[in-house]
Amino acid sequence: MTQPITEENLQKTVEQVVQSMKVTDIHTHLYAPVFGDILLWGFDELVTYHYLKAETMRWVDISYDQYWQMSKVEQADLIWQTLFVENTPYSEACRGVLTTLQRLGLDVKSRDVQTYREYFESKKLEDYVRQVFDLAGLKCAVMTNDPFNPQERTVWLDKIKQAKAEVDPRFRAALRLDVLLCSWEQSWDLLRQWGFDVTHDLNERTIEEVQRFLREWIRIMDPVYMAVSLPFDFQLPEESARAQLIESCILPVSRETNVPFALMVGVKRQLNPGLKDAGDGVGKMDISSIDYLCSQYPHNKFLVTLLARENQHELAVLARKFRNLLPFGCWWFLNNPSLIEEITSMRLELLGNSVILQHSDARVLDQLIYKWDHSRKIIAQILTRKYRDVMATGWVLTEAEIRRDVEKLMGGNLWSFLERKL
Ligand code: HDL
Ligand code: ZN
Repeated sequence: MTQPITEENLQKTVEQVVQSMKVTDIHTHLYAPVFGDILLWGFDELVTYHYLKAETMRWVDISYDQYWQMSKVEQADLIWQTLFVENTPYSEACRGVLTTLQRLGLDVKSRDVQTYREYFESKKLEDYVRQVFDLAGLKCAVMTNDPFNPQERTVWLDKIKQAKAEVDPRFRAALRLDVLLCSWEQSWDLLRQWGFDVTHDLNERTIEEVQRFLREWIRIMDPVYMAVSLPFDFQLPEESARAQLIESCILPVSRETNVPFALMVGVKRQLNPGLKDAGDGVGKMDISSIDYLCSQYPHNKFLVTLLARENQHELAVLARKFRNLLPFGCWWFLNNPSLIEEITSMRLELLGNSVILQHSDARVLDQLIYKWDHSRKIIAQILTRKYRDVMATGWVLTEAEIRRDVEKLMGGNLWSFLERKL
């Protein structure tokens, strides 16, 4: 581990370290098995991933309603026929399905969907979660947990809060607050129904009670962070319920509990409603809102990922200015090899080790396998280039130092960020 790295063993060493590093996947839509069938897995869920729905609807002439009236198996058969048989599956989401099948040991060249389905049907979920985490090299997956989702809420309140079921330690919670922050017209009444003394008017009592709601769910979930996905036109400061809820409720509780606030900004909601969960688009956001938060709240911790490619450079520059800003991942429409390469190179050049390079955003358990396989290969290539540049100056590097760097970049920086005293 301490022998110096040479030009001859550099690439192999970096590849081995990146491939074997157990990662903290800071953002996923996965759930621990205790949450039941909202944890998606298996062949038909893989193939009906909303990315693939969108790509399929570019080819077929059926209406959206006709698609949505199909069964999951019929939808998967249509997607497979359209994207995998009538076209070569080299889009990132298509290739991902094949990488997953390949890594699971299935015969990709057979294109035998029935065999694939039988393989997954033979799996017991508990064993399969272990198998996928091993193949993907995951230490921990951070979920997306919405207290306003009735099915999920029941599990937290009935099963977990009464300690009837521990949340699997491989899955950590993230308290997701889109409904609270972006649908206050509805969410205030739900809070009222749940016993919080709030009104639509964000008066002092309501602010106090929303803070109590946040503390209550932080106690129940023990979240790694509080998160919200925000539209591209998100602005702060702003005269709005959303702005007031963020500044008067989220940020004080975030600082008090040391639970960072994660902002995921840049969505154009439901550009095409017919596509449902595949209907969102992307827009460039005004990064001065992130600048405002980091500068006005220096003792708060912000995790930020932005959806527009055009925002990536300014996010990295902003992170150079504010140590309370930790950028993470190549989110959603950025999670493609060409953009991961561009963004990762830029981040290493501007931020060195002080960034979280990637998250999977996996919605289907099996996707962890391909999302991390694809990203690790790109990250290893870029890191090799960066280490080679450093070694060209005469700098002597050890494998232990490479391992130290990669651990930070692949999620370790999240845990040290939580420990920071800002
Ligand atoms: O808001 C989010 O967390 C996004 O990741 C959306 O869930 C999006 O639909 C998605 O799955 N992106 O990968
Ligand atoms: Zn997501």
